[in-house]
Amino acid sequence: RKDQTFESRISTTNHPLSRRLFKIMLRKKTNLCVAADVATSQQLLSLADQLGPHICLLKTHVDLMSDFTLDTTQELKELAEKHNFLLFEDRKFGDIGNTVAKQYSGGAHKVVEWAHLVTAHALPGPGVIEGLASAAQDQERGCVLVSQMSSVGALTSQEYVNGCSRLAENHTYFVVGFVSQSSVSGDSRFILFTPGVQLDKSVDNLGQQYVTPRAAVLERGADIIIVGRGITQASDPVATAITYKQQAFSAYEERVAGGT
Ligand code: UP6
Repeated sequence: RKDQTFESRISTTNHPLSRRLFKIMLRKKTNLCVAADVATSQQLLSLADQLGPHICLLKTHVDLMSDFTLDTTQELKELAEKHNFLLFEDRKFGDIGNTVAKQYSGGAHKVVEWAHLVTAHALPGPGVIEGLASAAQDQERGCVLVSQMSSVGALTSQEYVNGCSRLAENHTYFVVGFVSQSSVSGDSRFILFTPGVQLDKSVDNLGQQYVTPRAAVLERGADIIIVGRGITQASDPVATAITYKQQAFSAYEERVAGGT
């Protein structure tokens, strides 16, 4: 799977959002997802507009925002269309199907209405995916299963990782891939999203651990790198995003060139 190009993977995946993501990555030459962990709509929209040309995906935690409204998500959707990226709410759903279905479609955030992709923990078993899929109805939506985590002492054993892969294989109509720290699946239909990426730091003070974009792609199997503070807290976020984008995409090109 590691050596296959995004181009060749377009035809093997059966999820429409995976196909869209592969096409965006190829057209924009970016496998960078920015984690916009900010407290206000203004900051979120400004990052989305500035960084939009350089990303394939914008990851949000809308529950960090103090002034969230659905108007913000409307504007976010317009920016996503303008710059051709997808929206990814990192809600990490992790409850029984009936509850996640309501959390996904309801509450203050109505995530299903605007986020193309969401994250989910596999801990509850198939019900979490079936619940999300039931709330998505006929909208083009998908989820990414958290298979491994970047934080110190994560409890995701090999057995858990294997369980995530089985769940995904049985639910390819909704599961697009995994949040991971290694090549958790040999199935090239699944996209691997890797957080814990930063150039300047190796840890934060609350258990986060970082590798470089190159190591994420070449050593940890990342298809898409997820970068938060490394970009959002840089003195020049746009220039910094370009650096991460170029390093991650050239590492991808190197990986597929080495394989064929
Ligand atoms: N994230 C991780 N590690 C995981 C899963 N998710 O860091 O295993 C998320 C965090 C944050 C982003 O919730 O939004 O990825 C990483 O941000 P950072 O680059 O600022 O550390």
